Amino acid sequence: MRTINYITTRFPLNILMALIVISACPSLASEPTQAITLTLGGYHFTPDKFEVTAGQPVRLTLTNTDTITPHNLIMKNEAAGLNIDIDVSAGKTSIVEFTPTTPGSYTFYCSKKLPFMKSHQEKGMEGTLTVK
Ligand SMILES: [Cu+2]
Repeated sequence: MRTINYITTRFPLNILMALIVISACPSLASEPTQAITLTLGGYHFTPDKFEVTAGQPVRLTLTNTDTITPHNLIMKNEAAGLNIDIDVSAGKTSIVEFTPTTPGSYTFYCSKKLPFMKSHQEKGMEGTLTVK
């Protein structure tokens, strides 16, 4: 009786642990999302370079760490599956999803600009996406 009890109480736990291992293994997912996080602040993207794999969805999480300055992220190359134009208000987070289709290097930047001032891009707010 003792042995049977041991088996019946342990078996579901083993299944549960196997399921946890399977769900934690990204290679078994059909279309893994590539999660990238950038901060926008001080006229800089941090990091200002990141790399993703062509044909896999990307989730880009953008957090503006400035207290009053709004920013955005522009990255346009429709032939390569890139058509991003997203605002990130001061102190806020925006999320954008896209699937890059074509390996290469692509520039992204912030297009914000006050009248008579340099644009944020001219102040250094740009970066490079590498699609492999
Ligand atoms: Cu900006």
